[in-house]
Amino acid sequence: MNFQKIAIGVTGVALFLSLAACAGDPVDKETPGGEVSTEEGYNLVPADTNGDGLITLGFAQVGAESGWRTANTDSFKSYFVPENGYELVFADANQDADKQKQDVRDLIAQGVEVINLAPVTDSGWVPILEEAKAAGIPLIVSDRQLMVDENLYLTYFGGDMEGEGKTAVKWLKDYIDAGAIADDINIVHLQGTIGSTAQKGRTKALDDAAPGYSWNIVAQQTGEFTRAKGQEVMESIIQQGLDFNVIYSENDDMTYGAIDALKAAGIDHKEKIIISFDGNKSAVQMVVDGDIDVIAECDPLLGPQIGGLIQDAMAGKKIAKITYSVEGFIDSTNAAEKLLTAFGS
Ligand code: GYE
Repeated sequence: MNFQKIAIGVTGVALFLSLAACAGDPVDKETPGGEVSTEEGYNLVPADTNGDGLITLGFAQVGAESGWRTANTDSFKSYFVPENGYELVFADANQDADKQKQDVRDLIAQGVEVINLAPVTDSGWVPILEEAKAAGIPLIVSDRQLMVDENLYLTYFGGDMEGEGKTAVKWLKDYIDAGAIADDINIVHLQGTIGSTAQKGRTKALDDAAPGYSWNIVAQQTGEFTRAKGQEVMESIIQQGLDFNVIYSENDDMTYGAIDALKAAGIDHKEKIIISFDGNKSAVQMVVDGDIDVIAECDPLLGPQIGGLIQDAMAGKKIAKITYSVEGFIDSTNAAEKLLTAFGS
């Protein structure tokens, strides 16, 4: 994703110095837990600052809106346990971006030793990240990215959302080119939570590609990543009598909801090209059964992978500023095999 770097609250020379120093630089291992440098790149590393033998990780989670989210939460809850050297403090924002900012402030006030933030939306974070940094608490961004300067967080680990969108778009282009659809392409686009990078990246890929291929987007509306909203939006599209042959749904849960609505209206969903995102086990089964045509994968099992990054940082190893999950797509050619390792239920 090509986010422009922005630095807010830093003036003239300091801004110049921070941008100059932090371009892709590794973590400075010299100052574990507590010390802050405003002129150089980010130099906080997780440490057992209270000496209780465990690293306390505060997890500011988005909510519980989807199967992906449940799998993501489970992954953290099962990895960040005392047997692995951690204590987990879990904060559920219930998809509320304002509440989540307060959640992070509470984690800072509690003095957790590292924060893992999965941001609901990507704006308004600079002051809070500055507060975490000033408190000497290393902050990891996972799952969804932030449009902030690199010297405000330790590392990002998660999906390349625009990359996933491009995967889905390319699949559709190839499918059309292979002669699978001869008609005009009329797309219903169900978007995720507006302002989340998961929505912005997946939407951008489609918005960028559609005009060049003369694809029509006949509806574009948020279903907030939930099954119920996905169903509601599709019901209203059906009521409006819109003509469409493709559904581009930014997660599996909205896809389930959209299919529920089509079935209830007596419309054969198998006649639509259905494009989804994530790769929950039941969605992969639906690809096997021909209910969904393709899923652009997104990996929720981030707990152990972030644990690995923390261990590396604590051992003084260089860790990348941004690490994207390995993701592909699931269609009829590989769904049976993918089903064996699919996450969730
Ligand atoms: O695709 C969706 C969830 O941020 C990648 O959030 C995540 C998205 C995921 O609600 O199912």
